[in-house]
Amino acid sequence: MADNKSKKGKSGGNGENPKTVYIDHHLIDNTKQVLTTNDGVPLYDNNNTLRAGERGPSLQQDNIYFDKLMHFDRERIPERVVHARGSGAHGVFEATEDISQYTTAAFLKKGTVTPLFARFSTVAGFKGSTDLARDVRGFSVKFYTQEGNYDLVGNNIPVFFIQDAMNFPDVIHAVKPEPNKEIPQAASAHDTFWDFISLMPEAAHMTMWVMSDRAIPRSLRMMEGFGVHTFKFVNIEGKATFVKFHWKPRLGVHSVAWNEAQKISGFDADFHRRDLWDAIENGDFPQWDLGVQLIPEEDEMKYSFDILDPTKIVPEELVPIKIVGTMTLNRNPENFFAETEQVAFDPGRLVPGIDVSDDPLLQGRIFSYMDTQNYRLGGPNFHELPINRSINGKHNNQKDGFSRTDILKGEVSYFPNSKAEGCPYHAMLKGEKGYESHKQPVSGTKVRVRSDSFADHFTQARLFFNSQSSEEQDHIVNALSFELSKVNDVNIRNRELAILNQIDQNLAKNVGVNLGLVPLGNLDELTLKFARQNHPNYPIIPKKPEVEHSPELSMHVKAGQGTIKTRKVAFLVDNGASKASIDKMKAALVNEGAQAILIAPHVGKIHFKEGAEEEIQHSYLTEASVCYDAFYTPDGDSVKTLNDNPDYLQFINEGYRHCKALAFAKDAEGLAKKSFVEKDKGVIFESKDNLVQDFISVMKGHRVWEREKSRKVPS
Ligand code: HDD
Repeated sequence: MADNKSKKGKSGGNGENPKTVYIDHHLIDNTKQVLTTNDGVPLYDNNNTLRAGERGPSLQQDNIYFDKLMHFDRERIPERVVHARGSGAHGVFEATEDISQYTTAAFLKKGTVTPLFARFSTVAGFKGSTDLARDVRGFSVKFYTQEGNYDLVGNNIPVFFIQDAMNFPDVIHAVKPEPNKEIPQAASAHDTFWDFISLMPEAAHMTMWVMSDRAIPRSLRMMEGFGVHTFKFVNIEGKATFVKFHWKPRLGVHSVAWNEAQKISGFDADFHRRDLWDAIENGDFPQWDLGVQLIPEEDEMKYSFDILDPTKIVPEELVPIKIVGTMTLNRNPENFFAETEQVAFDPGRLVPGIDVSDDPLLQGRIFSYMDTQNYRLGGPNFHELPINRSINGKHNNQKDGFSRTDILKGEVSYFPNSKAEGCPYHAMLKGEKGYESHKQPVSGTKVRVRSDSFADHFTQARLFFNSQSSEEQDHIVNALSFELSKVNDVNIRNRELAILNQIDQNLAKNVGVNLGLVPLGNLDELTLKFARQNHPNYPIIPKKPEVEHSPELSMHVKAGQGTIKTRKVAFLVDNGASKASIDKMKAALVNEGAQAILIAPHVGKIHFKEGAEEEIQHSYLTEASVCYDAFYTPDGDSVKTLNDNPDYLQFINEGYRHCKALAFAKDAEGLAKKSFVEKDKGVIFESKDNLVQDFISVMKGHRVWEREKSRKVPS
């Protein structure tokens, strides 16, 4: 493990981070301290209960034992009902653009540096489930601004399954393990999920994203984040502008293959958590640029889709993204429970200059988060926990409740008052600015209905599918085939195929082949029946979309844009490997920011051809090919033993199958022949190619997807 660089609480060169300074004040350091009870009484013996005689029964007066066990028995709190599995880190946001004409938000003022805490999560799995489930990833950021906390609680997918919060418990019940048998864990590939989805055509767009490789990220550091809903910026004149938020990772957007995801879940269920932690410990601080799409209020009804509908994106080609700042994660939590588990997000936590729109999903979320934190964190004082507390203090007349820690001075806890000179005072009474809701005219009849402007469910699902590369489209077909094959009820399979047929006939046909079914031409009667509850005239003829192909929706690396920063390259070695051959490659990779990790048949020392030796931390016993990005086999006598090493062959066969770059120094080229590896542009031979440069350039492209077509490796 690298030394703990992140603990210094670096703030990107902008001075001390007030949030981490505050957190540090709450740290308990046990170094050189005597063990005490919870009341600070030093203990002479913490091994033995008090008992009557050496072999006698324990005594009820053993308050020291009770103190210890009473606390232990209460260690668990309810896990989050969704997004239970997550990983978090501290960081800072630096605003880089002047957008004061749109918003008064102080943390977005150019040059402002704001501390923050980010948490990434899967949705469906329990707290201890695998990181590599096919799932949406939560992308939550709590900004500790000078005007109070602002929470941007988004996902790595820009749309949602449902349009109205009333259906949220239903979609979650459908995806979670089935209630009778509590199977499957962290997986959507089961009857209840697809039963629900196939009855909800509004889920079609999000389904395409979740079946794409976006749902199996290579790293939390390599995924986009989206605010999903349309929000509002409000400027000094009180004028609103609709805004959509985007996080763009500096390392690019990358995923693993489904076959890898399944194997990583076995080899390292903490793969993403470990990756985030290690990157921060190594000083490779992950960064995202924050982008905004701005839509004037007057343009609310301008588009072929409704900007209040959370199942729709605003294509970047229609409204470009403006980058307004950068987030850097630079410090790991000191304590998982105190920080990552107890952090309480809420999309209703807004700061002056930002407001919600009337998106019915967003409106519904505003109740649910506050409610869940009250339950999960045991009462209304959760904002006093160090991780949740704002950096500018809180002053109001709320008091008491479970676990209150603030000690309010004086006799006054009401407003208006004269006894405390009217304090804490309302900002307006002193002519100061505070949070003001956007003055939006509202009128309407009280109804429970869905607007027909929300009724086009397939145009953007088609836009997403059509904007994918052919390999990405294949992956969607494979994912849908996998998931629907795991569904037992053939009616559900048919119903979903009918939905896919509305998106793209070839997509439906290809999935149908894998299911032994021919897609229905029209939506299933039951699907129509439910859709007509919301839209009596369903299906409604959609408007012509402004954008029919959006290259930004594909994850494929654009020419000249890739980076190999922080990528893990496995150097496959044994005794007798050439240190010169290792060092040459290692220097070039490290220069590009990648990591070179030596893997040998055993941990401990290996001896190089040149005589030197090195301590190896990783062996074929502990490591798996799926956890690495690329492979290099150096020169040396090691080639002879690796030739007969099935674990080595498994490494390169799997790497080849997963379309990764494999480089072989001259002596090692013969090893490729022993395996299923066939020469292509991603298999680099020192004798035929420019070993180092070609290896780096293939890695920059992430994968050699063309290789996937000829699937010869059985691994
Ligand atoms: Fe939610 C957690 C994101 C719809 C109710 N949600 C939660 C988290 C994320 C999201 C990232 C984890 C926060 C953390 O790290 O602690 N949720 C979304 C997005 C949605 C969405 C992007 C749609 C665009 N959620 C949604 C709806 C409801 C909820 C419609 C209820 C009406 N979500 C919750 C919750 C959770 C939650 C039950 C569980 C734990 C928590 O809030 O703190 O309140």
